[in-house]
Amino acid sequence: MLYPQSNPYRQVTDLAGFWELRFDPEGQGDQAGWANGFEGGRPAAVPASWNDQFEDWRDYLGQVWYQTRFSLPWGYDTARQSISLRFNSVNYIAEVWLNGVRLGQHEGGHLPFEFEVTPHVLPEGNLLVVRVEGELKPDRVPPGNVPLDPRFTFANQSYPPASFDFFPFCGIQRPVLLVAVPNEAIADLTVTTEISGRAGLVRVKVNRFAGDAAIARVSLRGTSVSAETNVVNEAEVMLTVPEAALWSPDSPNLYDLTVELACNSATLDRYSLPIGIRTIRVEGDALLLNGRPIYLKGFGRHEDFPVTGRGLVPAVIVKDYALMKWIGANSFRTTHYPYSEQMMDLADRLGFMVIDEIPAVGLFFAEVGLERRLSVCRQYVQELIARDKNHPSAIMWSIANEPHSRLPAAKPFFRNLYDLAKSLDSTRPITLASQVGVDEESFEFLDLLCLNRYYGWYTQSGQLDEGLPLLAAELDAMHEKFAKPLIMTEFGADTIAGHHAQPPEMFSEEYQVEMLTRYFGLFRSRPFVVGEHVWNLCDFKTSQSVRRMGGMNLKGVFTRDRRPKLAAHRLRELWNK
Ligand code: GCB
Repeated sequence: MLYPQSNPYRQVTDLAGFWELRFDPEGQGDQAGWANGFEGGRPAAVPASWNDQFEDWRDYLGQVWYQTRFSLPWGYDTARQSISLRFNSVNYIAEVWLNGVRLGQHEGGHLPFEFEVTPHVLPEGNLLVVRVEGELKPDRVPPGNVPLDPRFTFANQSYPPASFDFFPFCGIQRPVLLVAVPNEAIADLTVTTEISGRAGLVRVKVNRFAGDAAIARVSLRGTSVSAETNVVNEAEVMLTVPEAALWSPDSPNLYDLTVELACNSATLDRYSLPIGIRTIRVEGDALLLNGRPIYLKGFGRHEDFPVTGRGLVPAVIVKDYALMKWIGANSFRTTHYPYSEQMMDLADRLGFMVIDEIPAVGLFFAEVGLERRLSVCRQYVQELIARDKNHPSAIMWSIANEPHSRLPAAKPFFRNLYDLAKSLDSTRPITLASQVGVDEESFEFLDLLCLNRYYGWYTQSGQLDEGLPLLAAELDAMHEKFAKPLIMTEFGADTIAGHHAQPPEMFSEEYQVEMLTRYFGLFRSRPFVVGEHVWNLCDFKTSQSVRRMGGMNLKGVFTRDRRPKLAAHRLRELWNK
């Protein structure tokens, strides 16, 4: 799935703006035919979550209707082009109508979907209606409203009752794009890279929508490297780049790959894609980038900001990268759902390694709804790999965060997802972030271990002296059992900015500093630990509960408005040593 772009053969228009929105708690819109348009909507910003835009609907997750009108921009031509609508992210279920014609629906909040609209779109006065619904249900992923069970600690104790620890923001949260491509367009590109001596080998698979035989010319701008092949539906070429400038966090070199499709000397289509030449693999106890051991320093994070909720805010993306650079981070995990395409593009450009996670947080394995949860997760794996497979920054797939894996059904569930992911992409390691550690049976086949732990916080509270030896013993036990490298994907302490204590006490800035420093010391003494991701880059909004003062998780090293706590300065020292 190629991200839309504009060039002499393609066109993309962002439908961002003030749409109209109507809340529909009684479900009257279905009977009243709101799919054909409705009266009485209030202005709502798209893209953005709806929750923080209105003071009277903050916790509402039920049905809402959005609508907007648009004209076909100059240059769009239904006779010669295929026109589609692409939604980058709508949480959680979206159903879409254009001019009263139902286009389809999509489940899942953080991955793109599109509908072809060529036969339905008018030159002027198009009416686009989207019904969105974000209820929390046990058979959705991520789940919510899970029946009371003491093991599912976040469920039933928070409002809204999510089975995960971040606010369940809803709405049209990323751009909606009107896209035109030529009828015979390039449908997809798949780029994989290898290194041979000092050369880079770039394999490019070209897929096309229907059309007569054409020639695909593949080249790297600024070099003399190019190749061409005949293509009807699918074809592959291999480029050899002598003296390749590899992609890495220290030097995130990108090449501009251009694919041009031509027939009888007429160009039909062109697509340009920044690519990085790099390899990533697990060998023994090491994670190797370009054949050399690499250590991940960074964070779990959230797409979260006041007023816009989980909506795309490009300035916040730039700011977060600036803070991560300043502090010395080289990586992050897309906790607990895929981040925007824009975030991934900048990771490529700025040199961040990304553990790319599907939105499978809080999974549980009770039989009711299990098959459905698996099929939704399979859909997420397919959509994520289709979306992010060409990003050099995406170094690993994560197929879950903290599943409640103690039931026997967990292992076959993850085996299924692992096999699917491997069949779609054999080049990247696959993992999951575990809360059951040594009992996570799926680590027998997953490529690498990821562990989330809060010794000195949720357990051994306030007693790092007690907690650290337990963590050490657990790390060693996991290494002994699975003999694979391990990334510490979460650890941290809630910290009230400006609250101080000596000796360090929970919630003080000093305690966060003390905990992170001690954890780091432990990781450095275990060579099989290949990464440390602090929880969290910034404070972030959650549901309300007794564990979350002000409906906030305060484990940020920066506040929600991106100001450093003491720990930020400490991490900067440690990571820049
Ligand atoms: C976890 C979860 C994360 C929470 C964090 C916490 O283990 O993976 O989503 O926010 O703990 O702060 O409790």
